[in-house]
Amino acid sequence: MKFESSRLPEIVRKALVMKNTALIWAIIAFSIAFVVAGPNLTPDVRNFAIEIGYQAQLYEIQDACITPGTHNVLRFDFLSKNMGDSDFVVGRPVDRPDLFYYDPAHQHYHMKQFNQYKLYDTKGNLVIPSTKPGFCLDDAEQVLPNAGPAKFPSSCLATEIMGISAGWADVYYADLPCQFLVIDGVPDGDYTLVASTNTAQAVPEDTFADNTISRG
Ligand SMILES: [Ca+2]
Ligand SMILES: [Zn+2]
Repeated sequence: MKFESSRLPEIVRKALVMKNTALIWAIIAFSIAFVVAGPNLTPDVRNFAIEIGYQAQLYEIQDACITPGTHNVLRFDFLSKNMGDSDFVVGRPVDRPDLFYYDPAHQHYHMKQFNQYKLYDTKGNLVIPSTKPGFCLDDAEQVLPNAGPAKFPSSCLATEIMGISAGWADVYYADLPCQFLVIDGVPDGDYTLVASTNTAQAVPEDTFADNTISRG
């Protein structure tokens, strides 16, 4: 939410000089309507766990997020929270082929590279690139106490509008397919997970300044 702190006091000050209560209230109402704006996604991560010797599943191999065999994986929950004042609405996959693709392994539609997870070392070198290819948004968890009811189901259908309601989060739980980074051969040490949402900024938000987080 954009709040132009320098403007409001100036407007209110001028209105007070005019000693016109109705005008003050009109200006305050207009200012609130102006600053209470659109959707705003911000990411979060939690529940980190390293799994040694994970057996890659066929549908994960088909999605190219892992190769056949056993691997060591770093798992975590990823949340894309809509902390804004209005719903984050992407639209229907059938209308937006620029944003969605059909995943034959899942037999439904995903958003392309909507969220990204990358692992960096302490020198800022990319150690593990993002590999989870697709995302199907829905209202999974309420994150603001004043949020309305959930509106967006997890259907991933071509003709269903995909989105995240204001005050709700889309969540990828740590045990979901491809919800990990493969860390085979990564030596012990300190690393930073950099996670982003609406990464391509293809859907408008109040601000993109809070769309990437780092967790050491
Ligand atoms: Ca944002
Ligand atoms: Zn899917």
